Amino acid sequence: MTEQTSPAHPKAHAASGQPQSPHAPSPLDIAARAAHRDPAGAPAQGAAAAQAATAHDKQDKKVKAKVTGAQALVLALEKVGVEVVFGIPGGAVLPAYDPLLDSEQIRHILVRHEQGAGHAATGYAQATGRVGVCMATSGPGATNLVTPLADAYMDSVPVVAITGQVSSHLIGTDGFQEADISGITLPVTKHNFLVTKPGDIARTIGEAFHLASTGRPGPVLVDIAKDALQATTEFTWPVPFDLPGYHPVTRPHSRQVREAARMITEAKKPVLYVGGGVIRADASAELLQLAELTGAPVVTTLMARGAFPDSHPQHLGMPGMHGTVAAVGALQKADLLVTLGARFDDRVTGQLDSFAPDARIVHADIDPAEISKNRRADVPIVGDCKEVIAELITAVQAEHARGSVGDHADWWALLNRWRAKYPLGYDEPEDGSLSPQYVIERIGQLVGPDAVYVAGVGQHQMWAAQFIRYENPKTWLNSGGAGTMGYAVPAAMGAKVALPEAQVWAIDGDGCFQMTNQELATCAIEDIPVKIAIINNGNLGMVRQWQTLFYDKRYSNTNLGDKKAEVAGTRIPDFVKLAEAYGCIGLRCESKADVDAIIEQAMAINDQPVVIDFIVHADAMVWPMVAAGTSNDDIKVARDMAPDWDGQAE
Ligand SMILES: Cc1ncc(C[n+]2csc(CCOP(=O)(O)OP(=O)(O)O)c2C)c(N)n1
Ligand SMILES: [Mg+2]
Repeated sequence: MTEQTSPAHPKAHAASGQPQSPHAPSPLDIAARAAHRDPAGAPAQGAAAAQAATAHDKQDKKVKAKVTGAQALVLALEKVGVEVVFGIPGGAVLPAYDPLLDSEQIRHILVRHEQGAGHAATGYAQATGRVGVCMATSGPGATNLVTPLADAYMDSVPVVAITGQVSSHLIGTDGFQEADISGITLPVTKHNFLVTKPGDIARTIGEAFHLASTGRPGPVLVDIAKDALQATTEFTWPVPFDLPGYHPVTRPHSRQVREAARMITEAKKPVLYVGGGVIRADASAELLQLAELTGAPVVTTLMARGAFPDSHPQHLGMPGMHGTVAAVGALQKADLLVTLGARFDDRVTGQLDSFAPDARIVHADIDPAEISKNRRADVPIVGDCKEVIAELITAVQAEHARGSVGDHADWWALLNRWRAKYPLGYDEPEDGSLSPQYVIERIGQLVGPDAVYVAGVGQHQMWAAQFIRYENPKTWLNSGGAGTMGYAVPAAMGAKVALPEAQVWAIDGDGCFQMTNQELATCAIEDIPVKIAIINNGNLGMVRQWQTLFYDKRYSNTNLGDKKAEVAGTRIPDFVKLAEAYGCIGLRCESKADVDAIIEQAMAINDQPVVIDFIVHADAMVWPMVAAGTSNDDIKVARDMAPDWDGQAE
C-alpha cells in the first residue's frame, strides 16, 4: 500500500495554536484530544480515551479505542498518512469536520467549490504520486465532485473522495440533500463504498487508500451516513482488508517479456509508444535505460509528457491529433510498437483501422482490460510498467548477448528527415499582436524544466504540450482523458500545496479560467502562491478552430467577448481586476516586447498568487492536426499542407 509520507504542512501545527508538550496527548489520538479539550465530556469515553492515548503513543503497536465514527474516520486518515484534505463542510458531513479541527497532522483546505476540491486532490496526486483527498457533504456537495472523479478516473489518478450521506434511516426517502452518490459515481470511480455502520469506517478508509493507489490507480469514493459518523464504535488499527478478488498483477509473465525482447531486437522499425502509465509507475529511469539499450525512437503521449526527456535525441515528441509529424509518422510506418502504459486512445490512433497498419504490437499495461481493447496485441504483458521495463531490459541484454542487435540505421535516417523537415513551429500574427505559442514557449524557457506546469483544456493546452520542454516526470499535469475545462487553477493549487518549493505555473484558457477561478480566493487566503498565465484569445479557441476548419467559419457561440461593448477593449471580466479582487497580483501583457519582463516579474513574486492576462491573437491555430475520425496518414502540418512522407521532395 502506498502511503503518504511527507511531513504535515507547518501550518497544520501553527493552526492548532497548541504547542506540543511532552504531556500532551498523542497527535494521533483524537479521542484523547477531545477529552483533553473538553474535560467535562462523557467520563466513560474520557477514561477509555486516556487509555487509548497510551496505546497510540507507539504507532506501530495495535491500536484500540472507543471513539465516534467521525473520530474513527479522522484517525484512519491520519494512519494512512494523509496530510491534506481539500473540501467544504455541510450538514451530513458536519460530524467529520469536528474532529478534523483537532488533527495536527491533517491540514484541511477550505475550497470555494467542491469541483475545486476534486481537481486539487488530483493535482496533488499527479504531482507526487501520493493519494489526493477531497471531502464534501451529501447531495449537491457530492454531485459537485462528479466531474473531478470522472476526470481522475480517465487519467488513472489516485484520489479518495469522502462524502457525508444522510442518516441511514433516510437513505432512499428523498431526504434533504440526499443523492445516491455511490450510484451516480459507479461508472467513474475505480470503486466506491456506502458506509452505514461506524465500525466499518476505519477499514473502509484503509481499503479505499489501498484500492486508489495500487494496481491501476484511480479514484475511490467513500460515502458515509451521518448516523454512522455520530455513533460510537471501537477503533482498531491496522485493519484487515476485506477485498476478495482484488489482486492486481504487477510482475509480468517472463515468457511474454522474452518474446517481446526478441521482437524488439529483430524489428527494423520499432517505436517505444509511451503513455501515462509509465509516470504512474515511476518508471522513467527504466524507460531511459531501455530506450538507450534498444536505440529505438520514443514517443510520449499527452499523458506521458515528461516521462522521457524532451532533450533526448531519441525523443520524437508527442503523437496524436496535435502530435509532431515525426511521432505520428513513426507510429504509422513502424513494424513494431512497444506500448508501455498507453491505451490506443482515439486521439492517438486517429481512424483505428488505418493506424500503424504494418506494426506488430507488444502491449504492456497493469490493467488487463486495456490489452487488446482497441488494437489486438501480438504480445500482451500484464504488469506494472516499472517491473515490465526492468525485465525487458534484462531480456534485451540477453538477446544482445546472443548477437541479436537491431539495426535501425535506415529507420533513423527516415525519422531524422521528417524531424528536420517538419519541426514544431508557428507563424507570428501578421497584425503585430501577440502569438500565444510565443508566450507559452517563453514561459517554458524562462521558468525552466524544474517547475510544474498545469494546463486547462483547449488550444493553450496543446501548445503547452508542444512548446514547453519537459525533462522530468510529474512536471506536466493536465486533463487528458476527460478534457475537463476548469481543471487548471484548482489542480495547480493542489500541486503547489504538495510541492511548496516548486514553481507551479498554470497555463489556462480564458474560457477554462472562468469555470473555476474562484479557487484564487483559496490560494490567496491559504498562502498557495501559484502563477496563472491566461492565454486570452477572447474565444473558446479550440472550438473556434474547428469552426474555422470544418464549419465554414460560422462562429456559433465561441466568442467570449462583449459584442455590445461601445468602448473597444472592454473586458468582461477584466482578469486583472478579478485577480486583485481575489487578493492576487494581476498583470497584463499585450505585446511581444513585454513578455519576458512580465514572466520574470511573476517569477519574482513568491508570497502571493499571480495572474497574468496575456492578450493574444484570436486566430492562431494548433498545428499539426489530424482531423477527428480521419487517418493519421492524412495529418496536416498547416491548413491544406500534408507532409511529404517519402521525403523525396526538398
Ligand atoms: C467542461 C467542458 N466544457 C466544454 C468543453 C469543450 N471545449 C473543449 S476546448 C473548449 C474551449 C476552451 O476555451 P479556452 O479555455 O479559452 O481555451 P482555448 O482553446 O481558447 O485556448 C471547449 C468549450 C470541455 N472540454 N470541457
Ligand atoms: Mg480562449
